[in-house]
Amino acid sequence: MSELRVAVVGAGLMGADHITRISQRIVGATVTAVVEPDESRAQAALLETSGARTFSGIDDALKWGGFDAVLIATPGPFHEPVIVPVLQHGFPVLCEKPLTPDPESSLRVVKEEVRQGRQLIQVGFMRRFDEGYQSLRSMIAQGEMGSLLGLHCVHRNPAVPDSYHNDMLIFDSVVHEIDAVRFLTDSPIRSIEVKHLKRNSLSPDGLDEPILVLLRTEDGVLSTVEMNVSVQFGYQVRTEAVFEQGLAEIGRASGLTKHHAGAMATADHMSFKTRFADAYDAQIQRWVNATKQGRIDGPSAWDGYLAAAAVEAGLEALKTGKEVMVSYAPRPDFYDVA
Ligand code: ISE
Repeated sequence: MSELRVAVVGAGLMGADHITRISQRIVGATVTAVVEPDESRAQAALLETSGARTFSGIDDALKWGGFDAVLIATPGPFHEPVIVPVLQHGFPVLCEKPLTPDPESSLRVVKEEVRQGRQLIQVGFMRRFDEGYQSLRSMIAQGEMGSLLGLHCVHRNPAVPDSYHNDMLIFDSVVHEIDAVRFLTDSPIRSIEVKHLKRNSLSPDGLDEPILVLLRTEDGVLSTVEMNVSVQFGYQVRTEAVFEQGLAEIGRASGLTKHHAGAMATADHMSFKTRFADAYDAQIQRWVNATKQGRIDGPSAWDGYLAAAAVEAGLEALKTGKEVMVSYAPRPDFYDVA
């Protein structure tokens, strides 16, 4: 197959970004369908994709069938009703994170994939494609500074959309660290605890943040995560790793640095779209290449489920203030690494 024909489901913030990415930067893929009930978003997407067809729902798109793979970029709670019929039609899927917001629905998706008999789902945990995360992961594995003792992660958003609510702190935002900490340490999350910093008076009504999340892995590493979604000034995702004999840090703003009038300044990112632009490009390019060979090349549906199981414990920790143990279903042999 020379060109992978992709149906993009959801043309909001992330979907529109992926449509532009596939149209302008990804080699060997074309968007042939946009599934988006909002007419103005669908029309805006068409400006980027000459010749694509638009559909208001997944069923009509599936009846048409003029694509080889599906990229799902709707918000997490809308993933399951799209991913299940897409799997039942045998299409490979790149599904934005979270796979689903809770472990029960993630397990239903996993079951459907197992029924199909091959791995069709890749989950959009794009940080795994970021150069900094990849270098830190191999540094931890090689042990050149001794054992890893802890991670200090900060995850700061300038602001969040009106649709963002308190549980999303965990299932939409901290879920990135839940996956990244397991990716970096190669050890599952064992327990989660949540503390509150003093509330930011600029946080939208109903949001009780910033929060400090403590993730303990099976091998004893403690990660602290400052999750802060109303910082106003920019978008920051940084991690400092504390080893027995040294430190390593990823995610500092880089690029042009100005020294002027007694101050030194480097521009901060304002959005994940630029902070992780290279990671998103690498993720989609590798997914396209792998899909053409009938495989995935990134986090699996099982990784999506493991994150959802930890999210469930995180939500309980958020509500109770207690340390909550994570429980996991047994992994189907289907996901055994070769
Ligand atoms: C958003 O959905 C993302 O995935 C961003 O990476 C994250 O920074 C933000 O907090 C989420 O709401």
